[in-house]
Amino acid sequence: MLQGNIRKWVSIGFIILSLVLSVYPLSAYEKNDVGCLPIIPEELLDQHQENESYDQNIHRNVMLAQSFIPSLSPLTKVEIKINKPRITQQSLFISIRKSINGSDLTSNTINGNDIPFFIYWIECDFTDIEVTPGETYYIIVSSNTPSEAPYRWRFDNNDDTDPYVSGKFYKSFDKGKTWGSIETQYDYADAAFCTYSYISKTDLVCEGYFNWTEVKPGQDNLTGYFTVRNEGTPFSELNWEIQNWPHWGTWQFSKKNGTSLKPEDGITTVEILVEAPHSNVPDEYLGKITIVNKEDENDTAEIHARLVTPKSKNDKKTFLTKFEGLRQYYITLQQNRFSYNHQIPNQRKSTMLFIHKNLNFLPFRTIY
Ligand SMILES: [Ca+2]
Ligand SMILES: [Ca+2]
Ligand SMILES: [Ca+2]
Repeated sequence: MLQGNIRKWVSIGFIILSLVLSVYPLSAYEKNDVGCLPIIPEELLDQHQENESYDQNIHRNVMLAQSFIPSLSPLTKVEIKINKPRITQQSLFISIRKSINGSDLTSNTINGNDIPFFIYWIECDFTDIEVTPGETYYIIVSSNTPSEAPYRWRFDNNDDTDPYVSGKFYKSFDKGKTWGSIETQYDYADAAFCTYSYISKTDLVCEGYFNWTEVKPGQDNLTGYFTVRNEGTPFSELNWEIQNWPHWGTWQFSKKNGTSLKPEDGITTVEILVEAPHSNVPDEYLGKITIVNKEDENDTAEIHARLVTPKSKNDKKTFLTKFEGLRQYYITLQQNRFSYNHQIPNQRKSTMLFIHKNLNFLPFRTIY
């Protein structure tokens, strides 16, 4: 009786487990497979000035800024070295601008409770932005903290050498309306800061397939398209070109190359127009279009094409002609056998050569 009950509960358990698995199939876990996630490139330190012997206050009446020239794009985050000498819960607001009076390209707010007392590097990881290497940008830092409990941006001051030659330290007393440079021609000053980026990578991806059937020889209105996109890192710029295409038929492309295609641009479409081969012999033509990433010869894509010219009335005529040839061949063969039996070998040999020349499509076996 007890064993019967155990068996019953084990059966019910299996049924419940089966139902659960049918609702939540094991494949659902594949979504969490690390291999499916996009590859995030390793962050690299780009611009930096890490020396610091002095403080500049930041509070509700004073904003600070440091200009810099990135060598890489995108800009992923910055770090600034901050001294917090007194208790403040007020946040620190950090943004990036192209112009010191312009709008913020990206920004982040650091909660006052997350900023430790005294001197520390504060990380500001904002939404990555595209920047133009070689052009000037600004790190803008502000806070609503009262002047009695300021934050202080650490900086380096030197009258001989410029701590950071590609930028300057600025201050504003009117909430950013006007700015004055702390660094002067003979009194260099630069805040302690670091900017980060990564090495951009392009990835060519093309999609499409052509399959034209029932095509007449020389048919000149076969159309289709394929797509090109860049699945590389954000803001990366792909330069691509069509390297080769099938040797049969005549191919025209709406474009044969493209430049600066970013992942953010989505797909670009290449339209094609093909004129079929003119041969009357029914055939299946196979081939492919090869597209290459111009900066990475190992990054290529292929679009496969198939074209079929079926049997036509002309083919039937050709077939009948060949059939007639075959019939003649067997008649001649019979005559040869007759000649051989009557010992006229020279005539047989010359007739056989004649057949061989005119019926080269036949499986031929010379008889001596
Ligand atoms: Ca970021
Ligand atoms: Ca400087
Ligand atoms: Ca690729």
